[in-house]
Formats: sequence, structure tokens, C-alpha cells
Amino acid sequence: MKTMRLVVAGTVGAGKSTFVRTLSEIEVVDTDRTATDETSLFKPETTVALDYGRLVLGPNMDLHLYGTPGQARFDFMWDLLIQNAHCYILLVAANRPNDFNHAREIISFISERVQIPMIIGLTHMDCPGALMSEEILINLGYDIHDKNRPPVVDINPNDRTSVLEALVVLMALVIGGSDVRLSHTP
Ligand SMILES: Nc1nc2c(ncn2[C@@H]2O[C@H](COP(=O)(O)OP(=O)(O)O)[C@@H](O)[C@H]2O)c(=O)[nH]1
Ligand SMILES: [Mg+2]
Repeated sequence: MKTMRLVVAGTVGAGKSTFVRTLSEIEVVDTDRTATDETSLFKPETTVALDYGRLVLGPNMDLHLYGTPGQARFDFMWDLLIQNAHCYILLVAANRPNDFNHAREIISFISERVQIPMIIGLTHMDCPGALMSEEILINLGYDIHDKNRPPVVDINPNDRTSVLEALVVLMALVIGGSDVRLSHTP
């Protein structure tokens, strides 16, 4: 059995837990706890450790999903997740420009550690105040005409079809990549 590990990263409230829940075929192991810090002002629960889910991709292939911790700090858990990931999606809420800087920090944090396929998923595109994807990309530090920049998809994490479409884009990138070594589990 081969295992592919997908990390779902992003800012608080971007839709990481929802993404994992929507895609997973097993009951998601989530570690949401009532937040005790400033994030509790933002929403009643925030992910203190990680969300874990799983999806069967084929007779010999499992996809393991890991939603990253919600808080701004990067700790050992982040390192562990990202060092073992085969690819990741960065979720950014399109209607929260104040969070773009943090999203940018997440990209830097990850790319300083690993070079793995990634796509950007713009969520909350259906919400008032959502910015256009071009504007968001520029805010994330990309040249929109750069052929090497990551693919960008609009995504609603509550909608399984939308999440599957994003997954297809990411898998195409992984398969197109030169040297993907998946883990073997007995
Ligand atoms: N309308 C809308 N709501 C969304 C979207 N993505 C996430 N949400 C909602 O935003 C809230 C926060 O999502 P959650 O998965 O907990 O975010 P996390 O902090 O990244 O894990 C939930 O109520 C989601 O249903 C989206 O694209 N559109
Ligand atoms: Mg969460």
C-alpha cells in the first residue's frame, strides 16, 4: 500500500478543518479545543494540534490529510507535518486581506524546509469583500505572469466537488513532478 501525505495549510478560519472533513472517508480525528487565547475572539474553536483524515485513492493508494494547527506560531508539529508531506495546499480566505501577510509567512516557512508541489486554494470567494485572485497572488508575493508560480484554484471547502477539483489539480502537479517517492506501508 502506498501512502501520499497532503498537508492542508492556511490562515485561521480559511477552511482547513472543513477541507479535511469534506474529503475524508474516515471520521476525522480533530483536535479542536476551545481556544484560550486571542483566537477565541475570532471563532469559538480553533485547531490546537491538527486535523487528520484519510481517503482511498485507488486499490493500492491512500491519501492522508493533515490540517495544520490554526495558531500563528510555528512549532515542532509544523515541522513534523511538513517534513513528511508529499504536497500541500495553502488555503487563503479571499475576503481577509489582513491575513495575507500571515499566509505569506506560511509559504516562506514551508519553502525554507521542503521543496514539494503546492497549490493555492482561495476560499470564501462567495463572501462579501472577496478580492480577485490576481490581487491576492500579488499580495502573496507572486508575479502573476510567472510560469513557475503555483496554480491557484477557487475552492469552497464545504463543497465536495470543489474540494475534489482542487485535489485533481494538486495530484496532476505531483504526478507531473519528477521524483515523487511515496511511502510504503505493509
Ligand atoms: N461561505 C464560505 N464559508 C467557508 C468557506 N470556507 C470555509 N468556510 C467556513 O469558515 C469557517 C471556518 O472554517 P474552518 O474549516 O474551521 O477553518 P480553519 O480554521 O482553517 O480550520 C467554517 O464555518 C467554514 O464552514 C467558503 O469558501 N465559503
Ligand atoms: Mg481548524
